[in-house]
Amino acid sequence: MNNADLIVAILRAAGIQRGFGVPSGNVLPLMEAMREGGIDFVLTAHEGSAGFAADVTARMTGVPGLCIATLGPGATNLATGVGCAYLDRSPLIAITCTLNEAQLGRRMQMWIDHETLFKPITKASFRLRRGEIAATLEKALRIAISEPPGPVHLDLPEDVALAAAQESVPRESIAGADAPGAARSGQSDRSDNGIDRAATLLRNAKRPVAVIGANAMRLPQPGSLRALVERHGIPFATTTMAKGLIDETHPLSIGCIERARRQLQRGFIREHADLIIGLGYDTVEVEYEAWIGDVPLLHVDVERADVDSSVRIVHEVVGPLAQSIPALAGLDPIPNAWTRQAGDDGVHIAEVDAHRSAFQRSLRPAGDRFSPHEAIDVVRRVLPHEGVLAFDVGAHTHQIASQWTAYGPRTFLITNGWSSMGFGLPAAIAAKLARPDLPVVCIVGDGCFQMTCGELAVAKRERLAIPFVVLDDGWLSLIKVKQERRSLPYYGTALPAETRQPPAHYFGVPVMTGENAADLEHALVSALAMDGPNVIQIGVDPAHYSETVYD
Ligand SMILES: Cc1ncc(C[n+]2csc(CCOP(=O)(O)OP(=O)(O)O)c2C)c(N)n1
Ligand SMILES: [Mg+2]
Repeated sequence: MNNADLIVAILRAAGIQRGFGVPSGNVLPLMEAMREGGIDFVLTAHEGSAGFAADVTARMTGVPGLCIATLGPGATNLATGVGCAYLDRSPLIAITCTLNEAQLGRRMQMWIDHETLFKPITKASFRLRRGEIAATLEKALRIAISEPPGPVHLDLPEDVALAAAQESVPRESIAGADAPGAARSGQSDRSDNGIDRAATLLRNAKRPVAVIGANAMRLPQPGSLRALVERHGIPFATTTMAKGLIDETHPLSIGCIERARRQLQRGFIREHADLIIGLGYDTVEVEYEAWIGDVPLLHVDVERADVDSSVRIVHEVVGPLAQSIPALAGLDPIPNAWTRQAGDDGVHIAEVDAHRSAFQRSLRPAGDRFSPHEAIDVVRRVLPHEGVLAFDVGAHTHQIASQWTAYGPRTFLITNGWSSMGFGLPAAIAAKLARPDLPVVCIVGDGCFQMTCGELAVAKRERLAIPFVVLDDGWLSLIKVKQERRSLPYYGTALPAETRQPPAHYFGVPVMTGENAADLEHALVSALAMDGPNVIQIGVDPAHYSETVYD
């Protein structure tokens, strides 16, 4: 057994089943150990995608993701995906396979200092050394899964990978199969005292509103969030990434904040709420001060809130959410002054019902031509409730976040902390590999598609039945809208028609095209029933983004 075999055996014991990456000669010892040791190596078109795919694998399975690259340019490419796991908080092991130990630090082809490169985008970076492999891997896995989770980088010199292992596989492996959030917490638990004060604040509030954020995605029992809002009759909103933690058809659901038609959501909160309860609210998605106005804040999270001086924090309950959320849900019901009415599906609040309808209507302006909002509604209609949507970054993200109904946790895959174009395709691929039993659809803008369409070849090779819906609007629409807002001319944001002519296939992946809801629905239904990927390139008129996005 060489050290590469030992690494693979430890990662395998931690529950890791596949790694994504692009090889080089230096990577071959590790790849060969993966082939022998039962961790699939999934070749991606670009290492950035390998990082995104590893991040999403962790989100879907709770086990750390694995991505692999060569040195220098492989490492810099990989960094784009690793940064995603850092800001979006996914446990991940990123391995760069580098030169022989004695060559490190010299002026040699492709070599740069990986530790410095990865320092700002990982929780830790370690060089793997002979005789210290098992201990370093164990430390890396523990750091990656401890709250808040994130990526750890390991640098593996080729001669170290090939050297005979001096250690054996530890008998006690890191429990990589822990559910997300079951990860050990390095946080001090200050929640006990905090709950009493939180209860008092709730008792004194007339119209509390809960806002659920990305840190709550790692709750091992997300049902405790629903229990909490139902117990006390508190309407709730979510950030983009937290959508689906409570079924959004719930009568208390206000919807997603800080995306399309965000002023309506801000208006509702500032007009009605007299207490915001941030539940697992990670300000990396959007800072509180962007929307909270002068409404007092009760912040319940794994860490203290990062706010500017305008935010009126009245109390913070800091500690594991797996304790604080059930503790709040377990309090005797606390009445408030929202106007309640019994409905068939639970207690309704008149103000919330009226607002939700108006908000959803406002996201769908009428127009002559097929629009992004109509296309998104078709995808939602066709995709079963348990199906997974992976999508990308652009004006379409804002529109999807606000108008999409998410029915459950882990069905809505996006990066909002890192917010990188290029997330959508590898996210869909990783989700389908992790959960082949679930239908998975990917929506991407034409700009994101041009950035990462090479990943279609991965879906083809792996025979993944994913419809990739390209919203072909001819623009980097999000940036175009920002040019409008700043009264700038359009410049450098158009994707001219001649560059978007659909071919018969991309890398062997068939292309369907369409211009209306019927075309899209037909294409989607047939694509979901196939045994491989399809591209559905759908022409849409982005005009309504000027109204709905960045309002
Ligand atoms: C890696 C990266 N580069 C640039 C950006 C800035 N950016 C955000 S959205 C966007 C345009 C995306 O265009 P498209 O995929 O066509 O989506 P649309 O806005 O048209 O819906 C750009 C350039 C980013 N978020 N990430
Ligand atoms: Mg576009």
